Order: sequence, then C-alpha cells, then structure tokens
Amino acid sequence: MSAAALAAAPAVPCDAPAITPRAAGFHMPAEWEPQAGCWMAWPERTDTWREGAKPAQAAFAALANTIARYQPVTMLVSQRQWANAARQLDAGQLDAGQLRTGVRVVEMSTDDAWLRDTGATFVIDGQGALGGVDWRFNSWGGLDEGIYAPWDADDAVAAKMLELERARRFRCDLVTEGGALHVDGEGTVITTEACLINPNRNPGLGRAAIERLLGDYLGAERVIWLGQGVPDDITGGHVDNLACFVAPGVVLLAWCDDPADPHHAVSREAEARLLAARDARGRPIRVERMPMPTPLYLTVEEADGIDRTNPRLIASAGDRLAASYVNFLIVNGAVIAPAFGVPTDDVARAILQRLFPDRAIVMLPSREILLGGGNIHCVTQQQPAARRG
Ligand code: KQY
Repeated sequence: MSAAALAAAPAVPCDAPAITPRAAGFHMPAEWEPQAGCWMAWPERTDTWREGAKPAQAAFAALANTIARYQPVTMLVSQRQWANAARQLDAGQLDAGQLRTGVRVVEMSTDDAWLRDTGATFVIDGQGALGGVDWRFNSWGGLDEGIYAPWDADDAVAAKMLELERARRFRCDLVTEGGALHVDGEGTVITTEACLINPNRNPGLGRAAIERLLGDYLGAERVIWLGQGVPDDITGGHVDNLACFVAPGVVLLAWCDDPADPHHAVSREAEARLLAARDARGRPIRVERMPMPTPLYLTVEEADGIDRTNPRLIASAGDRLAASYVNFLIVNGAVIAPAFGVPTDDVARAILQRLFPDRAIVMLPSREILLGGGNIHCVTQQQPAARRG
C-alpha cells in the first residue's frame, strides 16, 4: 500500500477545505476551561506494551477510572478487547436516565492508544457548537521515520469521534499530532520545530505556512516556537512532554539543572525563547520551572517483555525513558499527573498544587504508560464543554 493510500482521509462528512475553524468562528479552548469529557483508547499492541499489554491495560484502567471521578470518559476499544476492557472500567451511574459519569466503552479500530495524537482536537464556537480538527496523521514521521505502519486506523479515529459526537469536522492537511500543540485558549499556540518543521511530517511547508494553518485551525494568532523536545522522546520532541500553559501568560517548563544531562541545554534554550516571546495578547511569558524526574531507565525485565516485531520499537535495557511531569492532564476540578515512584514526585506535586490551588492534584503511577513512549497527556484527549459565550 502506498504512503498516500495509508494516509487517505476516511469517507466521513467534513467541511470543505476552504472552510477553516477560524472562518467558521471556532477556536481551541485552554485545557483548564470547562470540559464535557475525556477520550482514551485501550492499549493492545504487544510491540509497544510489554507482557501482552496487561500491565498497561491496568494503568490505563486506573487512569480512566480516576478521570471518571471528575467527568465522563469514553474508552475506544477493539472488538477483541471489548469485554476485557469493560470488566476493568467503572461504568458509572445512571442519573435520571443519563449516563453522567463513568467510562463509556465504545468499539473502534485503532493502531495504538495515543488519543492525544490521533484523536480530534476539539474546537468550540461560543454559540454552543462543538467541532473538531482532524489533522493528517503519519505515525510520527511516515514510512521511513515513523513508529509503526500501517496507521490508517489511527488516521480515521478523529473523524469517527466527531461522527459519534455529531460535531462539525474540519480536516486539515497539516501532518501533526495533538501532543505537538498546546494553546492558552486566548490565541497563543506553543509547539516545537523538532516536530512540525520536519521533513518527516510536512516536507515543503515552511514556518509561515505552518503558522497560517495552526492559526486557521486552532483559531490562534500567535505561534511560539520552541526548538527541541525532551531528549529520547520517540515522537521527535512533542511539546506536551516539554512545556504547557498553566494559565494565560504562564508556561510550565520541564527543567534540568544538571549540565551533564542532555535536557539541560534543551530546557535553557526553551526558557530563553519563552522569555523573549509575547503571547497573542501582547503579554510576556512567565516561565515556571518543573524539575525533571530522577533519571529513569528501562530494565532488563521490561525490555524482555516487549514483542520484538517492530525494529522502530526495539528498546534495550538501560535506555533512558523520556519521563516528564509536565505530561499531565487538566480535568474539571483536578490535575491528573504522572508519578514515577522517585523523590522528585513530591516536588512535582507541590509545584502543581501551587499553580493550580483550586484543583485536586492526583498523581498516578504511570511507569507502564511511560514504557510505551508517552504519558498521561499523550493518552488522553479532553472534549471541551460547548457553551454559549
Ligand atoms: O505521544 C506520544 N508520546 C506517542 C508515542 C508513541 C510511542 C509508540 N510506542
């Protein structure tokens, strides 16, 4: 199958390419704004997830069940895994005939479980309408540099989510993943050159063209470019492992003080760029530093548990894991953040509680998700509450 066929858009209704979310009055809200729910997908592939994906499934179930204490969750699951997933997920309670909380299990084909990257990036219009951007997905770099092939099921996920929600779909030809983008909901996007200005995503598209597309599809006016992402990040350097907005004008940055650590230079460069930038409203950026976790490495047992069927996914014992505390999800009333069982967990909790004084900080052991190549933000996709502005 050709790369073009692999990446073909599914036959689900969408707006004409000329109609962008911005033109239709939509924008992507900030993650701290009210949410209607959260989407995830069930881990299954044994070349990503060790031991037949069983430990990862337990971690995903714990994450989904935790988020479901705050808002509804939809878990996308293959036909083969449907009963196994449903057994581990809290269905929630019926309230006046409506499923208000809990995890809804929906059968859908996927190639893996990275809903941040493959799911719709939801947008709202202030008139009560919900829409979503369906980015072109190429497995983080296409046939030569991507992570797995085929990826056609993953590329179809966003369209199917929007169909389920009866939300307006905006297909965008930019190759990107949701984890490569963070917004403040007030017109500013942060992203990395390492992912978006990369011939393995968008050959031939320059910075200005990419900025235009991000502005048109996220309803934004200003793009702040960071350079590299966290070293060893298999995505090439997603911003959601490096930095995120925690309030308008405030960015939390994964920081490293140790000059011998490769993240030292990355974090210093990112901080310099942020401090030199202005957001879409003309504000300077305040940078808050989040220490990186105590360095974490793949163990022999963990490496041995992964099926060695995909050369791009063969990891070796001793490989550094791209762990970061900024890979958290904001939900209604809480922040769900990764814990790694190391002393820096307590420091991370204290920083998050200071930055989000009105939310519960829930830290979940997330090493199993990390072993797959991402963390809590990478495997979740928030759906904003569509409301009248
Ligand atoms: O967003 C991510 N971190 C995706 C990583 C994909 C890894 C596949 N094993």
